Amino acid sequence: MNIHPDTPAWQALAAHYNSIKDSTLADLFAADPQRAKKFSLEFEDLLLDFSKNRITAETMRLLFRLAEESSLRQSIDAMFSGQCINETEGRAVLHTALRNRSNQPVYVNGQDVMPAVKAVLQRMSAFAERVRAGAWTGYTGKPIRNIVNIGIGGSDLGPRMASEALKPFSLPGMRVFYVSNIDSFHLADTLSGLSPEETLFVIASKTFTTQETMTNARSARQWLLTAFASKEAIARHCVAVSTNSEAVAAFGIEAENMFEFWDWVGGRYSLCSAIGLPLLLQIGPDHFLAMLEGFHAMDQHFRSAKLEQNLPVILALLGIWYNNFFEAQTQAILPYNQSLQRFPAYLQQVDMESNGKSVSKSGQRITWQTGPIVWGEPGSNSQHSFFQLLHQGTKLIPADFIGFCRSQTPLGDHHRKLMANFVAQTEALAFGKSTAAVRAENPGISDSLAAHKTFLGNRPTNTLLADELTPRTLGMLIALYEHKIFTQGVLWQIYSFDQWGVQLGKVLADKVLQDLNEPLSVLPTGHDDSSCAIIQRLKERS
Ligand code: G6Q
Repeated sequence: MNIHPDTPAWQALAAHYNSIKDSTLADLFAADPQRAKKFSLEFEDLLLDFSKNRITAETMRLLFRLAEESSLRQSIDAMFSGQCINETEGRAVLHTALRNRSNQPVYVNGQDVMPAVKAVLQRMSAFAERVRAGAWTGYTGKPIRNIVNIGIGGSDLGPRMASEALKPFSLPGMRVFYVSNIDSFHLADTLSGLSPEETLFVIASKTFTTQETMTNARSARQWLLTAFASKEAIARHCVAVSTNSEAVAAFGIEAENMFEFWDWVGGRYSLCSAIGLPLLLQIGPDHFLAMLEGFHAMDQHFRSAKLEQNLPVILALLGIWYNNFFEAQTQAILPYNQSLQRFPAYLQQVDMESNGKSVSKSGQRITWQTGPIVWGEPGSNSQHSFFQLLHQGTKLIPADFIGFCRSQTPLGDHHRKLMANFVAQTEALAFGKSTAAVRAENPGISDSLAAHKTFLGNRPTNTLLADELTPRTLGMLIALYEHKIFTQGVLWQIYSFDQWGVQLGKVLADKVLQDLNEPLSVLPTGHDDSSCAIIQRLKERS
């Protein structure tokens, strides 16, 4: 166990853990025919079945007590009401205002932010309508057919994931691409098949200073200048999404072509801000608004549902149960849906950048475990790769299975087969296959081979099942995980909305770049021996 040392709720859970840690899911299900019902909740069409977890009613009671004792309710209110909860950066955290579909004001420093939020959304929608209708044309008068978003991290992963997830809702003929990596291959490969006349760049950067994005943006601008030999073309083919209007203007993008957001929107929580522009261009305002409605519905649920019926809270508590008591190191995210292929990568950032912290809010180095390693791939592909370790490896890996009753693209019996696998895997993980069952199937089998063919089971999973992957469902699903992560941060007593851990590498990269720019005869200094040698080798061989 790796738990907070002091508080009564953590201590009570520790004692409880010792009493039930050896219970198996098979025993727990055998003891209670109502178990699935007892440990399932529904929100709209979204079912969360968490019965295949190594918990009892007492476990949940104690976990809820932990949430109460951690003043979770007050923390939720503090976030939604615009208090400065991102203390190390001195900012409010209000991604929920971006999708506030009620008429309630949201105040930051005494000022209602909703008029500005609505105005930007209005501008984005109007712009998207023009581009989609062919009324906004490129420099030579041709309609725009390709959107290339240039951004990285929070200015890439969210819209990129959602663009993939909502492909069936796209305007036919409108293609959306995402360039993030400073590796020139990414830009070159993306642009190689595109006609500049039909291409619009969305340069997405909260700060408008990020090295990767600005380098890619300058190369994209050069690509346009080469094609059109006119600076005026830039205005027809580049728009910006940023909080930094001065840097946008300095880049040469007109104020009217900039879509603004605010410092109270964290990068990894920014999909509902102007950062969602490429998605809006792809799926149109109606579908984008439907996604915001889904976010808002889950926000309201998180804010108002009792802890015992609160889906994000329950996911968070179960994660803590495995992370801090069973000492699980990772959390697998397994969407049984090809269009959610980027969802694990997206959640990886939201979770690991938010809760990958080791200093408490009071500034002390902490002694308990915080955020898990988040990873995953779509099923059923993943069954043919890493599932072996999930089933028979030595590690305990809690996994979320995410699936849908209906396909976005029905075709024969594909979906039924996909979902058969979805159910079969959680069943196999939970209940395994005993040596006795192996022997019954294989009379005369050796002890050794029977051991290899035995599945111990008892591997925990959550099942999240919605009717269909729509913009609304996607919004609900993302908000579910955002609030799960927030809840965990509160219980671990860490700040979830800063990311100081990414600074050091950025600063050092600037120094290394200076060294790489020096002539060969100037040997690098000021680094360790290994780094100096690698820098010099790069200079010699590039
Ligand atoms: C997210 C992080 C980070 C950020 C990128 C891009 O929460 O802060 O991933 O989104 O570094 O930053 P810019 O949008 O400022 O270019």
